[in-house]
Amino acid sequence: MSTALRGLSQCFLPDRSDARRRSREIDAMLKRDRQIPVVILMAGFNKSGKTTFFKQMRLINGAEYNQREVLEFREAIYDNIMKGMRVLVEERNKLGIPLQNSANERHEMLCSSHDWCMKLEPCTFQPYVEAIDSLWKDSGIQEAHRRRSNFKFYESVKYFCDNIHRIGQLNYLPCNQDILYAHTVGQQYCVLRDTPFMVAEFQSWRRHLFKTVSCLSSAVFFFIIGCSDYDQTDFEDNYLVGTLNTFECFCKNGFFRNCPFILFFNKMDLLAEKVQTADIQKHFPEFQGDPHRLEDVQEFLVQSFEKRKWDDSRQIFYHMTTAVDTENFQKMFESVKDTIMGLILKNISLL
Ligand SMILES: Nc1nc2c(ncn2[C@@H]2O[C@H](COP(=O)(O)OP(=O)(O)O)[C@@H](O)[C@H]2O)c(=O)[nH]1
Ligand SMILES: [Mg+2]
Repeated sequence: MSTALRGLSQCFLPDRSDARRRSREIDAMLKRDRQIPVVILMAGFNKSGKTTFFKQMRLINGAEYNQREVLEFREAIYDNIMKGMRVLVEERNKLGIPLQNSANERHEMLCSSHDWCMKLEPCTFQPYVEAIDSLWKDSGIQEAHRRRSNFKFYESVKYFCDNIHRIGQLNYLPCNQDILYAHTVGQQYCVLRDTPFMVAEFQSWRRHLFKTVSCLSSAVFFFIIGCSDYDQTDFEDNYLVGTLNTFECFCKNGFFRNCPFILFFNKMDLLAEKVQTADIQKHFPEFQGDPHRLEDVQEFLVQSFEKRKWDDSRQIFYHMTTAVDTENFQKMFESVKDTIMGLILKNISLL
């Protein structure tokens, strides 16, 4: 029996004879759930952190990435850096921000001339390292980066550019932290070891999942919100408005009526940084707190989602998270596991 479940079963068990009976029931449930796992469906807007959640769950369950996967991440990291720098160069030009150092013009040309069909490897990435380092230090590029909420941009580019000397080495292999920051596309799916959880990033293979889920005992919905992107305007709707609309659609959908929802207000590290200077009221005039107080902004976000849950009787659990911070994630996930197990036990006691 998993530690989380054992802990929970103890809380639920009043005396010894009852305890033995319930313990047998739980064992039976686990046996059944080994064949029919609890499905954690992860949904959310683009770049909210779903894949990062998935990677963390995999890593904290001891499933390290193998050599082939690490090399794929290295390629993705080179690609993230090149694409990120190309966007900053283009936006700097569009915004008419001058370069601080005119010698960087040739570095911009070099980055823009990159052949996007070419898969980068350490030796082919080498020629760009100095250019990226020099551009990243240029106040013109930094100013474009400061205005990034106006265009599509992945926040992890900053992390990679700050680490460009390490990443630019010929023997570079990404560490777990680099892997967490890498942006990759595609859905993920795995069964977590030592738990009855199957985790699935929920996108285009929805139909397949619907079929699977409908024959499973339990599904839990993780809805992930990229909080720091509340001012992002490169989508059709404002990012937060779009996220709220998507959330409401899921809540309204009869398919998920009995499915517990856990909301993750993610990217707390970036939100904490943002509130120091940005004013959320500019985008959401209904905000009434202190825009530079993190707790006020968090409360506003929670209330905005609560108002959209459609059914007042629906209980929504929520957590503030920083998915790239393993320690933070691990603690949070332990408590989430307990919540999930509690919900499952509750369902069983209703059977
Ligand atoms: N700083 C920071 N970056 C994050 C956090 N969560 C995700 N990211 C980064 O945001 C980018 C998009 O995340 P990803 O998991 O790919 O989003 P998805 O599109 O929802 O799957 C990646 O580069 C992640 O490393 C977070 O809590 N803090
Ligand atoms: Mg993803």
